[in-house]
Amino acid sequence: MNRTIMITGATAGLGKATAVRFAKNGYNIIITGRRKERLDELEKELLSYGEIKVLSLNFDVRKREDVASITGNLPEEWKAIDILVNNAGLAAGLDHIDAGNIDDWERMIDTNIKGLLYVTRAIAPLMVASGKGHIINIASVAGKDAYENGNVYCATKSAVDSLSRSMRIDLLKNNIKVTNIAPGMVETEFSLVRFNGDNERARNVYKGIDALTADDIADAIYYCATLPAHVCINDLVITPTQQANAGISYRR
Ligand code: NDP
Ligand code: 8X3
Repeated sequence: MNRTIMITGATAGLGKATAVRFAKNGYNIIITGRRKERLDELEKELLSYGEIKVLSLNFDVRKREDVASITGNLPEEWKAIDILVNNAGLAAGLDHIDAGNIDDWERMIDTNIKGLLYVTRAIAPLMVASGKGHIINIASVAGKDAYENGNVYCATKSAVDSLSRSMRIDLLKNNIKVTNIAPGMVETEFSLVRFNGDNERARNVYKGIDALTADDIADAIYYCATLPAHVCINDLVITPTQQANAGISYRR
């Protein structure tokens, strides 16, 4: 029987690349996101890779009731989730703490921390009931070191890092692996979202850097998820070769 993976935020970037990687390797996939038309397109694409099943769930991770009703009432045949990738997330804005937009702060906190918690609260009990599972949280180098103007985004990713450690302790006796993945710069729609659609500003983030691709992170997720049952990667920091940490990179 195929194994099942659920990926939040699969309509773009790392989440989409991860869905493709696992579909090509025969996994049944649950994809989620707010953009329904992208979910529909991706569902078709994933089904073209082989004899797999795909379930699209269209919801906003910030909406507690929606997360509870949709992920808490999965069809019976989708309840055996082997891997949950908590990926949905974003940065909004890049401002000094005294000038930040409070709406941006709330959006990041609600998505990156509270959304991840809502989804985990719905799916972890299914894994506990089945006596196994693997939760992979997408944190960031921004959660390892703060950088100028990163303030609230860095804090949300530090929270993810901390939650990964807590989850690992709480779920240890339930045979559930917890892996924290902390990428550096990955060229996706991330900066376009951060700068509210400003293409030039987004492109400049990666200027002179051979940035990571979404596929690089999908490969790492696949590696972590396919190790023998007794092996768990707890924490993985992945940067472009030209990036030392969240704040220091070398541009050519
Ligand atoms: P993208 O903007 O390309 O993709 C983000 C995904 O998250 C989309 O599928 C989006 O779907 C989903 N998402 C965002 N907000 C919500 C929401 N409220 N409800 C449901 N889904 C949501 O960015 P990335 O792929 O780069 O980012 C993925 C994760 O990786 C994020 O957690 C990010 O913080 C993290 N990360 C990214 C890095 C980078 O440099 N790119 C580096 C380190 C970490 P939709 O809009 O359809 O809802
Ligand atoms: C995204 C990486 O360094 O742009 O999490 O904050 S960074």
